[in-house]
Amino acid sequence: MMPAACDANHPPSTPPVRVEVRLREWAVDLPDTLPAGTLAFAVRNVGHDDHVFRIKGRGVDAATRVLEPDLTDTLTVTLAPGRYVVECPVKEPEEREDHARLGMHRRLVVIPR
Ligand SMILES: [Cu+2]
Repeated sequence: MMPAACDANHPPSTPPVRVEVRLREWAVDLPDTLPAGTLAFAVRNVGHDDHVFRIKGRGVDAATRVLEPDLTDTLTVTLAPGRYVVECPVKEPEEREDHARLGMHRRLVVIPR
């Protein structure tokens, strides 16, 4: 069925799909594949260090604020089908390598819904 004409107050969008993400030393825990569309990444830092959730690809480059341990943030982005990278870009002055190189880096595949 064709969508009806709509006004600006009612854009033809589906509700965001909530995705749980956990950040820790040294991993980003989330599913390997997700459905295209608007995704609300509910990110919690379950580690002992400060972390950030960043997603890049297909013209998207978005990140949470810096999360101290136990803090949460929600990052809402609209993703087209394709390949993305998620990572933590934090590098503390006393650490030899950034968190992405330590393991907080993985690929994400977004599939048509
Ligand atoms: Cu980190």
